[in-house]
Amino acid sequence: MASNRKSLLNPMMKQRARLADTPMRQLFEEDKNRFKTFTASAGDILLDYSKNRIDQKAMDLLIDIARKAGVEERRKAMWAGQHINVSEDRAVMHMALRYQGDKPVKVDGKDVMPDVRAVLAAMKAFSGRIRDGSIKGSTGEAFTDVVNIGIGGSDLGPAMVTLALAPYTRPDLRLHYVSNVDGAHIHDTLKGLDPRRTMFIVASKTFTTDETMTNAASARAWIANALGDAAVPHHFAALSTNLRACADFGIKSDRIFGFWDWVGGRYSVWSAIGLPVAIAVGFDNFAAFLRGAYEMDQHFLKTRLDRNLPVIMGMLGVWYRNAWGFPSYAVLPYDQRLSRFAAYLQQQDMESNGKSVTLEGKPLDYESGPIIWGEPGTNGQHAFYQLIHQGTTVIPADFLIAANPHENMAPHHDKLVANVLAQSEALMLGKTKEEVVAELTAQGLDKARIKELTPHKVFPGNRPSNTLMYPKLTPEILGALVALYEHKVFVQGVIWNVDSYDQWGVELGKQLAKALLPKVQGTAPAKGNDASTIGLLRHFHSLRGQ
Ligand code: G6Q
Repeated sequence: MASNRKSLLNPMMKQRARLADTPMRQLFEEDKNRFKTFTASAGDILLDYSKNRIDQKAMDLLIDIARKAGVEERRKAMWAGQHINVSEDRAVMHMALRYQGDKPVKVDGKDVMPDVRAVLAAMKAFSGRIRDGSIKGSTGEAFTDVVNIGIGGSDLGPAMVTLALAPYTRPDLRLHYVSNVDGAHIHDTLKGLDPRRTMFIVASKTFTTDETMTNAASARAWIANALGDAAVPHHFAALSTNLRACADFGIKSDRIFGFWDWVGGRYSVWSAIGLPVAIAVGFDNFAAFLRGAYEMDQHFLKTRLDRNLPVIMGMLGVWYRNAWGFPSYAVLPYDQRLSRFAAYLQQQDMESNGKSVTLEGKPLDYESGPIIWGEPGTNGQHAFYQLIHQGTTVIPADFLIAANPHENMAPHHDKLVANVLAQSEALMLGKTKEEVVAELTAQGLDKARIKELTPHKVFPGNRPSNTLMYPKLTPEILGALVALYEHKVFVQGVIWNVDSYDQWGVELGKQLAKALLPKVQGTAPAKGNDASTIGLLRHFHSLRGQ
C-alpha cells in the first residue's frame, strides 16, 4: 500500500502526462504573459521560473501539495522552537541567529536572544580588535593571516562566504581555511605564513572531530616550535559549544565563542562559526549578511505559498525529482566569487535531505533529495554543459546572476550576463532538425554532409531552469540567497517527510576509520575485515615497506 506521502505526490503524474507533449517553447508562444506569471520576488531578488515544465494548473497542484503536506504548520513549529529534528531531539533555530526583531525567541521555554546578542557583541569586539591590530601575537606583532581550522559545517559556510565577499576583504588581512585531515592541506596553507603574525581559529561545534583536532594539534605544534609553548594562547581562538574542551586545549576563555545545540553544523555560518567572516569583511558587513538572511526569513514566514520563493523552488525540485525522475540538480552561479556556492549547497541539501526513512523511521516509497552539483559559469560551459544540453538525462538548473559587478571592467560583466541568458534560452528552446538544416544550408554545405551532421547538431531543448537575478552580490544579498536555499531544503524535507536536520549517514565511515587506524599504523594485525579491505591493507603495507 502506498504511503500517505506517496498518495499526496501521485497527482503530479497526471500533470506530467498532460505536459509531456507540450514543450516549453510552445508554452512561451501560447502565453505572452508567461514571464510575468512565473516570476516572483523577495526583496531585491527576482526568481524567474518561467523556463520550467509547468503551467498554472501544474503550479497550483504543487502549491496544493505543499499546503497539504503541512509546510505552513511545520514552518510555524520550527520557529516556535519545537524539536523538529526528531532523531536528535533538538530544535532547529538558526533563524534566531539572524533575528532582527525585539520579541523573545524561545527554545525549551528560554529566550535565546540575550545569549545570541552577547556572542555577536563578543564577535564584534574581537573581530574589530584583530582588524585594527590591537590584538597582537606573542611577539607583539599584529595578525596578517587568520587560519580557520574546521570541517563540514564548520568550514564550508565561512569559506564560501569569505570568497563570495572578497570585494569587502583587506589585502593585508588574509583568511585561510584548513579542513582536510590530509596533512597536505595544513602543510601547504602554512608554507608561506609567519607564525608571529598568524592566528588560528579552531571551529568545531563538538570540539572532538578527528580531522579538526588533528589539524589543531599540528597548528599548535607549529606555533609552539616557532615561538614556544607560552605563545599558544596568544595565537588561538575557538568556536564551539564544548567550552570545557576548548579550555583544555589551552584557549583563553575570552577567545572562546559559543553557540548552541539548536544550531545544526550546516546551518551555523550565522553563529560564532561566522567569526572568520567577520574578521575578513568587518563586523558591519557580517551584520549585513545576517540582515539579508533575516529579510529572507520574513519573506519565507509571511508570504503566501504561491509567491514564496523557497516554496516555489522547493516544489519545482519535488516536481522534477518525483514526477519526472530527474536524479540531479545543478546550481550554476555566473559569479566567480560563488565558486564554492555549489559545494556549500551540496552539504546543505544532500546532508539534509539525503535520507531514506521518514520521520517515523519507515522506508520511503518515493525518491528524496537529488544530487546537487555545479560550478560557476562561464567555465562550466566549456566543460560539462555539453551533457546538460545534449546528454540523455535532464538536469534542472538554477542560474544566478548579479546585474552589477564590483569591478568597473567593461565588457566583462555584460559578456557574463549575455552568457547566462543565452544558456537558459538555449536549454529551453533547443534547436530543431529544421533549424539545423536551414542553418547548414545557409552555410552552403552539400546535402550529404547536412544529413550526416544534422543529428549531432540538434538540441532537444525543453530543459528546465530557474534564474535568480539581483542588483549586486552584497553581504545582504548573499545572506538572503543562502537563507533562500536553506528554506528550500526545509520545504522539500517537509514534503518528503524526512528529518532534514540529522546526519547519521556520516557516522559509519567515522567508526570504521577509527577501528582501521591501528591496522594502518601496523599496531594491530590486518584481520577481521572483508577480503578487499584486508587485501588493500596488505598492499598498502608492502608499498610502505619499499
Ligand atoms: C553538519 C554536520 C557536519 C559538521 C562537521 C564538523 O551539519 O553536522 O558537517 O559540521 O562534522 O563538526 P564539528 O563542528 O563538531 O567539528
